[in-house]
Amino acid sequence: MIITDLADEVARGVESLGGRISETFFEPVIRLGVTGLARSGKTVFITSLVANLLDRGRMPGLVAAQEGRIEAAFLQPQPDVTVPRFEFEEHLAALTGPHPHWPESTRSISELRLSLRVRPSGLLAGLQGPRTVHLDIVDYPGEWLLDLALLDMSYRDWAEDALNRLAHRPEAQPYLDQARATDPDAALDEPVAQALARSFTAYLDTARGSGSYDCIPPGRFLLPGDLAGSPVLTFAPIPEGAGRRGSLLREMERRFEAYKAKVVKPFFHDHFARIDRQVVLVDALGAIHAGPQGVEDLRRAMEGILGAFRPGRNAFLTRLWRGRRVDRILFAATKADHLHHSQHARLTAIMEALTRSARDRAQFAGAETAAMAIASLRATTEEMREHDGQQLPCVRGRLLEDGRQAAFYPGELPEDPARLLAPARQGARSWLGADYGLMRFAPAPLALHPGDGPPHIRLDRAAQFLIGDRL
Ligand SMILES: Nc1nc2c(ncn2[C@@H]2O[C@H](COP(=O)(O)OP(=O)(O)OP(=O)(O)O)[C@@H](O)[C@H]2O)c(=O)[nH]1
Ligand SMILES: [Mg+2]
Repeated sequence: MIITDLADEVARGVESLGGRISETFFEPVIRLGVTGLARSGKTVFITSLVANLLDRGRMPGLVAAQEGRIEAAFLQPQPDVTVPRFEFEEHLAALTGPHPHWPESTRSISELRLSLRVRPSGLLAGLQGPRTVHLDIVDYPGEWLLDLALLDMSYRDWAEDALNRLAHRPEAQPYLDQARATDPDAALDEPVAQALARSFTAYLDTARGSGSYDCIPPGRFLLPGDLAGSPVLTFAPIPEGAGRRGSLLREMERRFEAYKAKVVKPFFHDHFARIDRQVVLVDALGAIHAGPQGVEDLRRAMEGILGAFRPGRNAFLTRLWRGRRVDRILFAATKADHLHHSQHARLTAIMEALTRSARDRAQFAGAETAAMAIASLRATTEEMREHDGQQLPCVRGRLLEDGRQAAFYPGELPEDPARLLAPARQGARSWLGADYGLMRFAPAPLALHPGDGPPHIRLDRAAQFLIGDRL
């Protein structure tokens, strides 16, 4: 066992070293990870970022574009031949076609290579010709990062924690009843194990679908791909027992350990450890709308995600990073076009406070982090509307459900983020004296000028933070 592990590690080390050497000697590669919980806006972000890097008319905040040093941008075949390609053309057609609509939910890993031909700046400008920088963008679910916590847990720790968290969720009642009625010491009966796993997975799916921000691992249960139905995904939390040989509990333990070894670790080895820069997309407005519990769950998820970027956190991570690390992480609140610009600074302040608190709790000392409020694809326009003799800053757009045009005032975010974060931490049930609405808008039909990408908010600044220094 140990010998195969070692041999594996060595082979992998040599391979990745080989990859890195050829890349550093010839053309620099930036591997940009894009993650976030389900529906946080990953697909729209990548599509709009790539479209706006291909046509840079709306990217003044990206210094190399502003200085006119990006001579060309083009898509190329990606280096990893076994990872699905990010379906850029389909997603762009959905967003910018004659009947614009949001792209389908993806939730799997995918990759795209965009290459930029860039003239050097400063002293080197006259001496060197343009060079090619490859940007490899990797889209993967944030839930997979949260699985890292499982590596430090035994099955019994995890099951206890999961059952406790489920106890606070009314929708989890059917699963809890089933788990409590199960005898952990009974001999393993495969249909029983499968029924438990099915019911547990159904709860996780409903929780995601109903916009809960409480992510109970394992993350791969939400996106089984070709592992669906296999034993590594056929376990569920059940109560404590003696754990005798051949019992249901013992088998659950075995599958949990297999999940860590065969699903979690390979993802970290093969994908995560190769990332240079990371953006974490956060649906902060959705969480605020969901209430204090939503904000607290979101903060916990951010803490878990940040923890994955802390190399010293455990032996596995230390070995994985081997002296390398991600040096910049951006936490971006997406969908800021739901707010009038007069409120953007407040949304940014809330993101900064959430990031700071997640940093402190994750005892994070490492990469440079930043927080921003962005919209990858702006679906609204702004207007002032009079209501009860007061001027309200609104946004206007086409409603997703019926296509009507409507103006919308989402409520006033507090100037001091603590007004949201404190009640969230203290377990308040609702926001006192405040109400934050949320409305879903469809993407607006666009008439793009040549050279312009799709409209956005601060996507150029996000790009500058993530890759600007390397161009
Ligand atoms: N108004 C607005 N809505 C957005 C924006 N980006 C994303 N959305 C909304 O958020 C939804 C999810 O966006 P996706 O990009 O598909 O999110 P994802 O993280 O890829 O989702 P999964 O693939 O399901 O994990 C979209 O269907 C839109 O309704 C934006 O910039 N503005
Ligand atoms: Mg997606």
